[in-house]
Amino acid sequence: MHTQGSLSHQVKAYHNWKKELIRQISRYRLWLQDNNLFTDDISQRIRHGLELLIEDELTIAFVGEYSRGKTELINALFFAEFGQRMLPSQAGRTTMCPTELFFDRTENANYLLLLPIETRTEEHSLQELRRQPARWIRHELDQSTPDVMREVLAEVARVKSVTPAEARALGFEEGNLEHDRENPDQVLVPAWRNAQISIRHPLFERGLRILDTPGLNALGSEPELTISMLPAAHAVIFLLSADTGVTASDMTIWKEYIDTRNADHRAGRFAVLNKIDVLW
Ligand SMILES: Nc1nc2c(ncn2[C@@H]2O[C@H](COP(=O)(O)OP(=O)(O)OP(=O)(O)O)[C@@H](O)[C@H]2O)c(=O)[nH]1
Ligand SMILES: [Mg+2]
Repeated sequence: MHTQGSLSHQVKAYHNWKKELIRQISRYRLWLQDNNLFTDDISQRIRHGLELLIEDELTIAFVGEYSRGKTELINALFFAEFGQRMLPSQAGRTTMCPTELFFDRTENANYLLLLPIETRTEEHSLQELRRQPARWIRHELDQSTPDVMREVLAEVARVKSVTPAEARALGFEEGNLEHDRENPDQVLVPAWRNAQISIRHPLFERGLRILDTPGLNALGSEPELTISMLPAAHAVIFLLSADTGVTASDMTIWKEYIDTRNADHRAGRFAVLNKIDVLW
């Protein structure tokens, strides 16, 4: 657990800062009321401000080419106590869709929500679809049975075999996809467009949200990741790996997805060199 000591400390500080600000705003509201300065307009603004603070989260995105170890790092940071890889991580392309980890304080429950890739052919944005629970496939997650939880979470890496025409209709470029070995005329696309994982974890309970992303090929095919999800992250961890060095596709990710005009330049951007054990 000591690996997340400093992160834990900072998330706690952020949580306490929010709590103190909420307390001060509530005191200000009382003061306004006592002095007959409280109007409907002010009441509404204060309520809106408090709602924003209560819902506010701190998002850290993990971005990089496939197999740099993004998911493995998330497993090590947040799921070490389970003694096994909770999120699927292996050689080759593994994470297939943007995957968000957080704790749903409103519902106070652990779950995995998966949005079928077919929703890409519709007009609805991810933002809109988040407000339509019926469109997502839901699995419950039981933290007391890590083996079962791990099997359920393996779903995140699921691919499906489709014809190249179907893949194009879903917004994928055929050249970026792997062919289905069992059916060479078909290609493999992610089965899901987005995964939402609510897990009771001390840091997630305090408002930390993690965004795990796929490597370049799948990264580019989800426009909302580039337009809204990554620019909205408070910090981006850009993973490089010592076994490959800095490749052309690592640089493409940096230029096209991290160092962009959309990016909020106040956000922290950190390049991390992973797999340094291969140097020994
Ligand atoms: N030697 C070594 N292997 C590592 C390290 N970190 C991750 N790996 C391995 O690298 C492989 C890829 O790791 P993942 O976590 O799946 O990589 P990813 O960046 O999430 O890849 P995608 O999900 O495909 O985008 C796995 O077999 C990991 O076990 C490390 O520090 N050292
Ligand atoms: Mg991964």
